[in-house]
Amino acid sequence: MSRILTLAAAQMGPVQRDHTRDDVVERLIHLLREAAERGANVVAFPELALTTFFPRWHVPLEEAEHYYETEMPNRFTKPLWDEAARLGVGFSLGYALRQDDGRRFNVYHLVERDGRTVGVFRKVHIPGHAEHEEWRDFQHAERHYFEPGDDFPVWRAFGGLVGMAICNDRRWSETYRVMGLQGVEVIFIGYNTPLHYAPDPTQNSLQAFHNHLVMQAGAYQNGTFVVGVAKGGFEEGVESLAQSVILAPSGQILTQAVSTGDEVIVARVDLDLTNSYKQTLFDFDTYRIPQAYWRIAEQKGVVPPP
Ligand code: ING
Repeated sequence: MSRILTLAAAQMGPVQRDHTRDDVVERLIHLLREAAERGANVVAFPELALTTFFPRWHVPLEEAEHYYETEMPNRFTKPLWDEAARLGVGFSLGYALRQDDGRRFNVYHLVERDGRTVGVFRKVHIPGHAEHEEWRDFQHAERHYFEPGDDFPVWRAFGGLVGMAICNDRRWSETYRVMGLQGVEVIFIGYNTPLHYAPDPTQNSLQAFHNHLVMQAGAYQNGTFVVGVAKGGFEEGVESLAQSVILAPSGQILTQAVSTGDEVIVARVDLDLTNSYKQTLFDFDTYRIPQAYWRIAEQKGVVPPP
């Protein structure tokens, strides 16, 4: 039996400070329609897709309220929800969320083809810093604006098992393994990655290499498809990585973006291909020895909190 699913990544070019939510949603709908025309069943949009990457400035939270959504969908994004339901296409959308309790998260929202919310993921690995750091050419103050999430859920949707991650999450092997242990078959990952890494600029020239390295390894070592989608290009004075990609459970690149702007890439896949890895090399129940890892961890004093 085959479980065919057509995946799409809707890469975005820059969202500048003066771009309104309406400007952005118009772009998202245009990308959604192109993906649907090319047969997509689900379209991944980037991290913080509705706004410019505002953590590049450090301002008091009360001056940043306009960057956060307080409900989703809302009056700005309802046209996107409506068009997706009309087309029968699902999507994942990244945005900044301020909850009713005042807590703030960098989230990724997954919607099924009938418009139903599958789940909302809260970014776990929050990079950068919390206080203004004068020495930087630009800030990366995500730890000022967001709390970390504490889970990597996997949901049954689109005929398979799907999960999500956001940007820096993709660099940590635990991200993929926690979902891999739940049998994940497709992971959607949105990202905004400046080419300049202030703490160690020697990594700048390796950004593109590291980007695909971590997602290809995560895909292969957990037998899952991965859709990595960027908001890239020259945004408010900062050059950000594009290089969106759709990866097979083998780690192979099925398709990748060639521009740094708005661009749709599409791959028609068979979710059953994941079993070629989950039931052979990476049959966790047979070949994975977790007690060995914990023995090493205990020897090193690295044990989970009570
Ligand atoms: N961005 C970055 C990421 O992990 C970063 C953090 C910036 C890493 C620059 C390397 C270089 O891709 C987010 N938003 O997590």
